[in-house]
Amino acid sequence: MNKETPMASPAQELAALRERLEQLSFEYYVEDNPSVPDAEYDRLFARAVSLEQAHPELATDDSPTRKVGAPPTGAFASVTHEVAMLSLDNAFDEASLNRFMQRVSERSGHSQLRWCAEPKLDGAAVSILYEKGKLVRAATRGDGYTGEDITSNVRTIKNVPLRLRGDFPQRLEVRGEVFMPLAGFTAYNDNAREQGEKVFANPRNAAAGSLRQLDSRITARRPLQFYAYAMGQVEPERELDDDSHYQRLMQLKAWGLPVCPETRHLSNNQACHDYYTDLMERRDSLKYEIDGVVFKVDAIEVQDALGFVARAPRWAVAYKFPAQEELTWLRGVDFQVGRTGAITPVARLHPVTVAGVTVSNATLHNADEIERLGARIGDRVIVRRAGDVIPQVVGVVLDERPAKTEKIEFPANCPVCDSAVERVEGEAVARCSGGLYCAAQRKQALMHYASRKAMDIDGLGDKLIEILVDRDWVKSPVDLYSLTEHQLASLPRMGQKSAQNLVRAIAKSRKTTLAKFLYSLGIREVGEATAQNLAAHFASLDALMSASVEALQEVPDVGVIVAEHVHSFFREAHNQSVINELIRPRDFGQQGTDAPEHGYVYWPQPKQLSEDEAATLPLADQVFVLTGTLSQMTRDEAKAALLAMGAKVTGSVSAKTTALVAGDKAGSKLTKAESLGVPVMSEQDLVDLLSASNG
Ligand code: JCF
Repeated sequence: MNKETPMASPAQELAALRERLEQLSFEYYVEDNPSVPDAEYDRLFARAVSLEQAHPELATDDSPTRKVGAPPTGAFASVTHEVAMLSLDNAFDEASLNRFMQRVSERSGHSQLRWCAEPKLDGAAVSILYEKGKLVRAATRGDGYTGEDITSNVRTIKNVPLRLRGDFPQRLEVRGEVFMPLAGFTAYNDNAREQGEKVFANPRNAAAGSLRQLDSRITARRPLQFYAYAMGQVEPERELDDDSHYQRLMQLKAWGLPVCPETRHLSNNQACHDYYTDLMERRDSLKYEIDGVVFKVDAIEVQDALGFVARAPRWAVAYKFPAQEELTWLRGVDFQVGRTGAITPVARLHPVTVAGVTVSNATLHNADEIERLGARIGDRVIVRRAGDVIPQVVGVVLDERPAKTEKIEFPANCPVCDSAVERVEGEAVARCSGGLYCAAQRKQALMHYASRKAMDIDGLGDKLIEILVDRDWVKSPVDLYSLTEHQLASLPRMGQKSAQNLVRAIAKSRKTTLAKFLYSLGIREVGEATAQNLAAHFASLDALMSASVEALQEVPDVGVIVAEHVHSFFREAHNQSVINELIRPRDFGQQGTDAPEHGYVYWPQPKQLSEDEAATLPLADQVFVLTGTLSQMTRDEAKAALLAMGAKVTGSVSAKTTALVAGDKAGSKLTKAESLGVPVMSEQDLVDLLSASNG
């Protein structure tokens, strides 16, 4: 692709290829840190194989095409595999799968064969040995003959049994793949990126890297899983009285070993093609990353007759999917401003097809990530696209850096509004300090405000919001409510009819709920659920807006960080005036369809009892304070129960407090109640009171 010099002789090219392959395989197997995508390795490997075939005199015994990996580094004890742990031959297209099946049929003398099919998990191969049903040793594949002893690490994997169940053989070696499911991988990397720690380029590196930790407590914290795909040594052998690979996997399952649930027993070659197609379609929705499917001749007898070549069994093939990582060029970097001002560097790439999708933009996450990657504009970079996640730049191929590259300068000022970019000490993200002065933040705040789960303004899409903000017609949500049909109809691609529909949709959206209104304000860390909790807890916007950070933390799932975001949002003068303008009652005169006392935005107040009704409740006029940890209910449940009986529940103890309910580990409030002579109740007292009052 890049370093091939067409002038070189085959011998020179092969020598260069071998050196390159050795380097790449060291990076991959020993360092768990490959510098190029697998697809590139596969291409170079295939080129070496074809050169050796065309020029048999150039083939050597020590060519990288003859071995599986590189030797262990020596950090772990060595383990000799008594049955070699080989790798798999690859097929990259239908024709080569067909050739494989053809070859198998010819050699075995069976025109149609049964197959065992499974996804090819993208992780690290391990061998696990059970003696008398107990896990006694686990090892990496290493070079296929000698691996590393990673017993203490493998013991930490949640779905690896430490003891087998049922009627297991005396000695059983199980082989399979250790992998990191995508959800765990993403969560791990997000956290690592935030903490400024090393991130993994892909789940396979994450699995391999986690297994090679010298401290198994670290491994234990990594979300690893294992699926068995074969038996190694089994003693005594006669206990295996079946002759089907699939049945053997089911036997492993019966002994307690996890086997991939997508494993299938297929009755002919066509079924293999169908399996591949089906799994490729479902690839993005699987919980783990796979890079293809594996087909194995099902009959053990036929497997044994076919035997092995240097590197892999003749009876199995890995039919690969299109790669999820590819090489391309980094053309430039743009900086995008998010709704909360977060500035994200976006790589502009020379377009490249990754697993069937053209990718020309990818995230670089933040300044630390650019630093970690060491990326410069003009670099050869690795992009990765998996599932529905945004494509990312995961690596730079330093060996292929062009002579002229350019440093990526993180902007000191917002690219949209020129306000200073700020970065809080210890945080990975840099933010534009312009707030709603910044058009980028304003646009996204409005998009969020209009979105379905927020104010739900039908027909007010992203494009239109961009136009409205660019024309300065809309500076804050308040301006939406005075847009006229006439004005809107003058916009490009906007007819009279759609202008009318939009004005109606805006009018229709005005009646909402407190929870939705709170959510639509776009307060940092306040998602739908938090907005609902805040609304339920405070019932009125006034109460919420004047709540202290402490009082906010009384709300379920609101910790100090969220409480501080909410508190400071409402302290901000601009936010106060926008909210006030939105909810201030105004006279809508003739055009208004609502009663004149409504604001632009309004919501029905939760039903409140009249004073007379409230006075008849059993705990009317009583004031309770809750403190400490309750064991039979949460503080919120206790509070709700007290409120329902007419009591008031407040946050601090005073002379007016009827009683303090003190749970476990009660602190200063208990001391204060005692000093004021306020009665103190236990949790059980409260439970008794509640049931007595309920009659
Ligand atoms: O899922 C895998 N990565 C995988 C690797 C599955 C298999 O059935 C394998 C393998 C490597 C070698 N089988 C062999 C024999």
